[in-house]
Amino acid sequence: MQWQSVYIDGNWVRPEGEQTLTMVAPSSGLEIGEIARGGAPEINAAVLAARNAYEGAWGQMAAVDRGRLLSRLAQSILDHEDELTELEALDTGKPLTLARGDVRACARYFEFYGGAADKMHGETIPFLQGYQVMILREARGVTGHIIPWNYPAQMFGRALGAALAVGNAAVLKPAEEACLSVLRLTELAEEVGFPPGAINVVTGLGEEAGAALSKHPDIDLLSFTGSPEVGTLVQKCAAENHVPCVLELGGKSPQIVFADADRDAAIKTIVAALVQNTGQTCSAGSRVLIERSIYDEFLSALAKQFKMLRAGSHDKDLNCGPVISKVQQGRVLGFLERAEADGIEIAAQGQIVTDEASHGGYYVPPTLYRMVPRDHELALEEVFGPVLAAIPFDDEGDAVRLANGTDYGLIAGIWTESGARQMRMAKAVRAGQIYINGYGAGGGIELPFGGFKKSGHGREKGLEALKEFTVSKTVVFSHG
Ligand code: TXE
Repeated sequence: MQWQSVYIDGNWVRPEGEQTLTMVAPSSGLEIGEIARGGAPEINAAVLAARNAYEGAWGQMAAVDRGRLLSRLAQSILDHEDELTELEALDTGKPLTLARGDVRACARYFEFYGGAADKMHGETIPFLQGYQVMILREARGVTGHIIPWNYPAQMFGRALGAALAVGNAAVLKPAEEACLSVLRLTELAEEVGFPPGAINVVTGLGEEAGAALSKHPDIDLLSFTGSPEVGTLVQKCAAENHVPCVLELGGKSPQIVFADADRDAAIKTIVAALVQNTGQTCSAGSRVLIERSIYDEFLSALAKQFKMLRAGSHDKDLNCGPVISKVQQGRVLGFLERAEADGIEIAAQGQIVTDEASHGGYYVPPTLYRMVPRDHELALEEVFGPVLAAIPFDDEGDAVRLANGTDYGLIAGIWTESGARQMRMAKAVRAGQIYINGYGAGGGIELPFGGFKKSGHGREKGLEALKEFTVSKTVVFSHG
């Protein structure tokens, strides 16, 4: 697969120097193609194209017509579902069923935001006698989006759906580890007729194309999803230019199980919410906090499920695929090695199932740890792999302290049949999404999503995202 061009101002162009990056399939470790290595010159051209589009044809387009374009793209994605699914699975290593779900979710983003494009209303405010006040909601202008490799197709929909619906022109920098579906989706967007410059996509390295986008002075809003370290860097660069940022930086989300919980339902969901995408999900429920009175019993039932997990090539469609890269495999295995050295006991481990074709893939075993000390890195740090830390708690107050006791606050699952406790916990736990007797793993295009603390700030998804991607303007009429 050869994608040696970036997409700027409605044209596919080779970057200066015509450099490329090699793409590797995580399931096999084999090369599958090349992408363009864009950098500062391409980002500069893309931002200029977006600015011109925003001030030109795209900015002048009626909301209803923008919405129609988004809806047309949604349909085109569904028409190409099989092809996009295979591309996404090959490029990211994720099992085919999950990749298909991601492609459908991408279409759903454009469907949702297509319908919302002409429903972003302003307000009026009662003011002094002789005045009429209107609050207009206007597009920010040019939005920059830096997205990660764990859900490329979904992130394309999440970022561009909301930004374009309200009339921004966008520059997107996908992750160098996985972006083939993004490039194909860009072609589909071109085919359905987005005007030149409304969407610009520049592939390349984070420290080149990504850094150039973060530092660009002519961006009106930057949205970044990735690691806290790079998120901090991006925000510092943006601050130099007074550019606001939406940051989504991962989590260490708890599943909190009280003694009165429906245990079968909890176990099924807890396992699924951890291993989805091989644990490489910002909202993965990577800590299970269990009331001490049921700890042993619950953990042994959980361990039984865990032992049945299988990791293998994307086309085997098992519970887990490989992780994205050798680097990421090293990071996750590093957590396992340090846990062993620290004497943390494994409660259960799934199996890696490989054949000759997948020998070079980046697999890690799904692993459940028992009695993880509260101050251990497994209890505090994002592993971004299929690794679950089980920790007991004494009572409701202790559960809240433990749930809130990390630097993160993205989502939380609360398992109890007591209505009053459900409400108390929902209020006490500091996370952007709280699930009672369930766990969405960030799902639900309609639901606002974003974090507290190190998980980031700002909200994407749902109608809330439209607020992030617009700005209010107060107009005061004096009519005497
Ligand atoms: O992230 P990076 P990595 C977490 C997860 C994972 C860790 C590292 O814990 O183990 O981060 O993953 C671009 N200026 N998450 O190293 O580097 C990069 O090209 C501007 C959580 O892959 O943050 C890519 O497009 N941009 C997460 C994006 O940033 C830069 C998803 C993310 O890459 C840049 C992914 C720079 N200097 C990882 N350097 C989530 N919240 O879902 C890199 N990038």
